[in-house]
Amino acid sequence: MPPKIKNQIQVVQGDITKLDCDCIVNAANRSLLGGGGVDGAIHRAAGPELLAECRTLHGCRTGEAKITRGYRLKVKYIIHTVGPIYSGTPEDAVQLADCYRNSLELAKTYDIHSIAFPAISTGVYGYPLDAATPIAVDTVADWLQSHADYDMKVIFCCFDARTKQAYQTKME
Ligand code: AR6
Repeated sequence: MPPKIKNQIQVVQGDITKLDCDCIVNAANRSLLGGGGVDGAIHRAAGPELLAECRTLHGCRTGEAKITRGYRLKVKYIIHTVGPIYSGTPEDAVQLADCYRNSLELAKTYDIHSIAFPAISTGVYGYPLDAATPIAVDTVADWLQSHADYDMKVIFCCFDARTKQAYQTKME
């Protein structure tokens, strides 16, 4: 990875709802009406106004992304994307990469310059961490490389030590 791209990416461990950046990404489901995991944590922290706005979005297809305001969070925006439910088919990787790419693309249209991602699909949706991590990092690095004129900082927010270790290993 070129040093310039590496400098634009940060790996942290913690709760994504506590971050102070322009935008956080939610690993949602197709209904966009809340759930467990990071989705539940984001809805709890953002407050009921978030669910009210999500109801107006009429769901989201797997691999696509939609945006809302951040409400009670420090962030201005939340991008909701739907990762694949791991099935072991090649389609999984395509859809997981789409989540990262479409989120970054949408962020750029909203003039977002710092964005934090959770490890999409690696919880309830069962995507093996060792397979998902290179897709996350490579897709983000490729996007940053092909948008070199746009100032974007990406944070991979890892909830646990094992996830952080996987990202750090991939970054090295
Ligand atoms: N901050 C950062 N990461 C978190 C947090 C948090 N507060 N909480 C959990 N994680 P998951 P998925 C991590 O299951 O696999 C929901 O019910 C978690 O440890 O949240 O994409 C949705 O509504 C894991 O590393 O998302 C969907 O139905 C990562 O976030 C379904 O789960 C993703 O785990 C989506 O499943």
